[in-house]
Amino acid sequence: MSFSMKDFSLEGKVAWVTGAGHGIGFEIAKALHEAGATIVFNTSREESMQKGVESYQKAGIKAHGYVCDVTDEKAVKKLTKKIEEEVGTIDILINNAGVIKRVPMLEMNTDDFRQVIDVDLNGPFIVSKAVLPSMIKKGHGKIINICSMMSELGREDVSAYAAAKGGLKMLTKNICSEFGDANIQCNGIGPGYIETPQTKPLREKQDDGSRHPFDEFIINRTPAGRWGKTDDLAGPAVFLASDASNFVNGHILYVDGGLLAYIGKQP
Ligand code: NAP
Ligand code: GCO
Repeated sequence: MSFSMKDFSLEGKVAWVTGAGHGIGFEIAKALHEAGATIVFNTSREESMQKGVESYQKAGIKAHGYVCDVTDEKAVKKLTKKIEEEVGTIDILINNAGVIKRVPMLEMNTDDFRQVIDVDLNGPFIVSKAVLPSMIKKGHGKIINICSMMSELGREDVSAYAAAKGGLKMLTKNICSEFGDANIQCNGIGPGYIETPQTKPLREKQDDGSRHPFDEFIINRTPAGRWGKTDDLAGPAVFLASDASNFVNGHILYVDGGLLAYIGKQP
């Protein structure tokens, strides 16, 4: 069948975006809604869920918000069943919920390391595992894992985060390998440095009003010469969630203003 713009439509699909009360997840959810999908999201805290629902309402979107910690397998299974009853089975899952701890490795305690791995790697495993049976039954499904520059690169104080996001890249390829023949596509989006609360500490102005050295570093390291905005991720997410990408599987789409292609500004 020849290509049609309808291939990008998500009309009639149910999309679950984890951790989407604000930030990258919220923007991706808004884009999926714009393309026609019904939006389901969860956060780990009641307060962020309520705030999220209000933000969607302000944007004219009726999103189904739930409180559920993605590391709690029992709770995730229970919520999946509830969503299936209240909204419908999931066509599109975006594993977006994530945390970061910026601590030099020798100062990082093992519990904190484990917690980052738990949310950023075990979480996507748990939620994917919960939605896959219905996707297999329906004969189609899209899973998009939100990876990172740290799926490819290391840096001084993000050992747990890099380990988790590197693992998430490989979980993506493995889900593709295991379920490709069930017409399920699992891809990743690797955002570059994006302006969200997660990266706020890296952009805070110095006492003398000058830019944070890390802010300068990122601008110089990114060919686009700027931080990413959350809406830079909208088009790539719709593409990977839609039928337009049905033969794209196990791929990580880096949306980074060219950062990974660049050695950095010449001295
Ligand atoms: P953010 O502003 O910190 O938002 C993270 C969201 O995840 C929050 O809504 C939070 O909700 C939720 N969350 C955290 N732990 C959870 C858990 N255990 N169960 C359920 N929800 C949980 O982050 P962001 O910057 O938008 O990033 C979103 C994703 O993109 C993350 O995976 C992050 O690693 C990744 N990423 C970010 C950047 C960037 O530059 N910002 C770049 C690359 C990748 P609660 O407050 O309720 O916990
Ligand atoms: C950091 C950053 C990141 C980004 C992102 C890059 O401290 O280096 O927070 O790791 O948020 O994941 O893609």
